[in-house]
Amino acid sequence: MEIAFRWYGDKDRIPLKYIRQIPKVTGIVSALYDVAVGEIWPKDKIINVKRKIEAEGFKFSVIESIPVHEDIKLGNPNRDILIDNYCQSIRNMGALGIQILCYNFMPVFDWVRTDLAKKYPNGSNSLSYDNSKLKEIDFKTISLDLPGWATNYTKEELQYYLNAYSKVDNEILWLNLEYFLRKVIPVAEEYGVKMAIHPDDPPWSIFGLPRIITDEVALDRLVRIIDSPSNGITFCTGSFGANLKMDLVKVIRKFGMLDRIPFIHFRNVKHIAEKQFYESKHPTEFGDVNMYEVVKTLIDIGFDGVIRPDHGRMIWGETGRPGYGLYDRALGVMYLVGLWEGISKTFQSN
Ligand code: DNO
Repeated sequence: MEIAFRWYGDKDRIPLKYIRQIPKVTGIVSALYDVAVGEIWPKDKIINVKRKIEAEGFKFSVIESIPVHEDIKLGNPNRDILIDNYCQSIRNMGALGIQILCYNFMPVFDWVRTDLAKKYPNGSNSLSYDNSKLKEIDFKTISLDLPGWATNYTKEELQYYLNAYSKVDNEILWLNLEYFLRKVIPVAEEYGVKMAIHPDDPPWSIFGLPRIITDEVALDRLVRIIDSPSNGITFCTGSFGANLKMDLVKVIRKFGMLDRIPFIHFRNVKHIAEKQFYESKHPTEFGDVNMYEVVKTLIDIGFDGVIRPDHGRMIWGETGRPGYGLYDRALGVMYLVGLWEGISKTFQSN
């Protein structure tokens, strides 16, 4: 297992030299943030980021993400050109030895929360979600600068895509994903890259848009499309943890043993009601995800991929990119390290 930390490049308020001070973190998860969606990621730009990461003693372990253009998800006629570009980006990263690519296939929006700073009595805050609040969001007036949202779209473009998806149901979206994977996975295989799809977050339809990577049945279907370790999953315990019907530990064991989980996002969530949750402190007792069992299972199946703490709370007065402060994510790393040492030593001595 390799522990990694997400770094948003030079504009990240948390420099690599701070990340260096967190024990056991050896990998960096990053991306290019100045390439338009759909364009090829140039090799020299990737090299540039890789050099900075390596100069601080880290490995550039994962690219998260190369965004998939909406026209690919919609199955529009120009998708072949865009998929060719995507393939070239995979070649470029693979040739540089970056072996894991996290991506998602969520229409229009990436992850969505309805409150970016839910406050707690102890002075901390974190991201939270309440499905009933979605209807209060008006796309004509909303600011489009929420993290993970389609910040690159103008309001007109956003409306265009929202309308375009009225003709795309879950089944069509699956077929479009299949089309994409049949073209990119052979390239990923050739260049030693493992593609790892991120689950939809939250794992259900929002704003009437189709969403498909939501549960175990979906993952079964995904891995069957192409039987290859390059066609894998980013197992996000927080995203799947929002689906109370999913037995996370069972599913991790199943797909981990199939060698389909190259990358893990480690995070806990706590439900208030159905489709209403907040991102809790990492340890098991504070949320609905059994983090202890997750780690125990990973050790048991000999997980040798990359794991990163996912969103943390904002604590000790820290401000910044919601979910991506330094302090609580560092606490998440230490919790993971503690579980790992405790569980693996206990297993070894029995
Ligand atoms: C949120 C992240 C997601 C993830 C993408 C992967 O914090 O987990 O934005 O990076 O869905 O494509």
